[in-house]
Amino acid sequence: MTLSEPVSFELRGRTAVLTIDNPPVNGFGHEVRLGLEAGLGRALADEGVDAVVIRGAGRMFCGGADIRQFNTPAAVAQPLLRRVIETIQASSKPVIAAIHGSALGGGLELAMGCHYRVGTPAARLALPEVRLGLLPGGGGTQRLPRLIGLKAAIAMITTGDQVDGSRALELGLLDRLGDDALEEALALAAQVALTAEHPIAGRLPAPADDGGLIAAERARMTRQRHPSKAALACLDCLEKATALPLEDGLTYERARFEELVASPESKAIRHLFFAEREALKVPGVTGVVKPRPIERVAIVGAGTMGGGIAMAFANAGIPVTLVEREQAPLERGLSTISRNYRITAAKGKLTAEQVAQREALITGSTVLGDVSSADLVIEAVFEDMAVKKDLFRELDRLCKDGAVLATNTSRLDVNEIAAATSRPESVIGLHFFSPANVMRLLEVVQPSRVSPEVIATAMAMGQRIGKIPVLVGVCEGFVGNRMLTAYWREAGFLLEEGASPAQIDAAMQGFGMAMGPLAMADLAGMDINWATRKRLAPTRPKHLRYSRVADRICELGRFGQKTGAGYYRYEAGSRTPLPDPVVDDIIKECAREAGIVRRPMRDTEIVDRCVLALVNEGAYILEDGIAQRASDIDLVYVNGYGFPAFRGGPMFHADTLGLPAVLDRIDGWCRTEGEHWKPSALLRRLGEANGRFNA
Ligand code: T1G
Repeated sequence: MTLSEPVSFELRGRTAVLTIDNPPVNGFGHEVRLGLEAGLGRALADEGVDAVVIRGAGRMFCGGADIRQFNTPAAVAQPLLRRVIETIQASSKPVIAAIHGSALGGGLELAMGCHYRVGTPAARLALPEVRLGLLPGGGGTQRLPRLIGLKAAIAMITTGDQVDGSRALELGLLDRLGDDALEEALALAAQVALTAEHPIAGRLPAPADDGGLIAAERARMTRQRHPSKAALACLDCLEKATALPLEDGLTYERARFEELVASPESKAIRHLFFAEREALKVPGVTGVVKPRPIERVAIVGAGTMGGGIAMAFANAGIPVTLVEREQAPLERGLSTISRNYRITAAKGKLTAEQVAQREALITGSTVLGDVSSADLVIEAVFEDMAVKKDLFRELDRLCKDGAVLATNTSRLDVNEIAAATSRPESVIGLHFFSPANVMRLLEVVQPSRVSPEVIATAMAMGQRIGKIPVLVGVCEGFVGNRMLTAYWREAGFLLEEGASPAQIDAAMQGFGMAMGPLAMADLAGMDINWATRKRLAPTRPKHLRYSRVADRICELGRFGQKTGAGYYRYEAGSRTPLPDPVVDDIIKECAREAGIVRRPMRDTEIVDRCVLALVNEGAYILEDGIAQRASDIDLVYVNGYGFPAFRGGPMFHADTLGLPAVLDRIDGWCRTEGEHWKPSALLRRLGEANGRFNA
């Protein structure tokens, strides 16, 4: 019997089974809440029913509240989860949650409101709200510590980490395990059906914070540069759980949840949640063409990038052949990989056995012909077009039919590389970000002749190795590095006009960037972009303002950390950037040559100009069709360049500022600072229409 679209009712003997069937993740939306309330009402009124089981259809119990309904009337339409749980707890008949797959957020809160919980050993239970800039708003901060203790509850709620069914049983979050959650629940129902009393989590004693756990965790969090508002709010709610009666704690929790769900930070983080899933959708490819199977991978080049990429595949359980021309660099590459794994193991993130398994998947070779059996070959050699084209000609000759040939170039023309082969339809760009075994971003660069099948293969492979694959077009710098050029250009102008490297970096870190632009240049190495600027110099429009600060620094052989000096100087063995009078003199000299009278600069001007330089270039990228959508650009900047997730990425941030105001600022700078601020036509159109990049 259907109670509401997504909830059905059936009788198994004297047990009523309520099934949530709300694809794709049994999201706990308003319709589900209505259906559960109706089903509970029917079961509790039916004399033929002694117990109730709640379960999810398909692959999981419940993926939590329906995030898409937040900030809409459906999210606050009764019955709220709190009322559904009150109905359960008022019942004399036992209500049992049968958990398989995921029970997350509101889904786990519903289960904690039931009298009993059974699950499969592989079930995944979590309160991941903090990862959306939220907190468990359905009683999780009040019931979880009562069920599993304060220490474990603090860890689960402030990290959003999952526990499997077996661990949940140990913690006291599950009452029973069974390979078939429904059968286990029905068996338990038969056992407890006629018991007079049933356990209610909310009536368990309030957890005591004898050890000052919350204060210690709060102190740890507030020492961070940008503490998570949501995580701190979680701690406040947990603190109330130790001090208030349940009902007061629930009311406090709901109030704090309402604050967060309306906050710009949570809206930004939720935007990124959906953006990650949207990025996988390539019209005409996703769900249309079948990816080629990738079972064996070869990587040519065992340097920093090649080694990191090899680890990314080994971490996903995919065998890798790592090829270098000479034995010495190959051994250096392999020993770097071993050292990285040992460091990870020393942090307790990998067992010795896992390290051994992963290292065993990486085979070194100095014979280029060993790429011949690979389904995917990725080149990560010196960033020079001639070198790459020569290599691709050889790969074309050596690789088996159907192999995908990928370049890890960070900005070179992938069309030109593809044209060096007889199989351009199988050549694609896979731009990993260093360290490639850690950074989640993967720019999948689409040359003009690549086949949809190879695009599908690259996107699926990116997901399989735990990356966020974003499809980008071929242009100078693709998406991320093209915007970085505009960002660094603005930083150079700000230096000439009066700011110091340290002031610019501090201002941008205050905005939320993981690292300031100039310290980042020193980390990445200034020589690569210097080579790019020299390559592009003949075609650079002469009427556009150009800062020579970076060139002058490079002309002194100062390429950043790798040479002990760049925008900053570095003590031997240290990575701490130290202001350097040599650079200050270069900046003053460039300003003088440019006829600029330097002046004190406000941090707000630094931030506005650097961020809006990213935004305007992002708008040009959308206009040029180099990115499929604005949210893809947001993903690139948050996951590859340290843009703060709590601002949602540059394009979402611009939407939050309001595009009319953004257009107005940029128009103004175009008049006062120069043509390089010319607003893109897309920004002008959206700004004048009060539109949004992320519609
Ligand atoms: N609400 C709405 N849509 C959701 C959703 C959700 N909770 N979770 C996933 N989707 C969509 C997703 O956008 C995608 O859509 C499709 O489902 C498949 O998702 C009151 C307030 C459950 C582990 O944070 O972690 O409860 O692209 O590709 O890899 O205290 O989705 O197909 O159109 O990720 O199998 C708390 C978030 C909410 C869980 C499944 N819950 N979701 O992973 O599929 S807040 C979460 C996930 C809350 C309460 C609070 C994963 C998953 P489309 P997918 P998957």
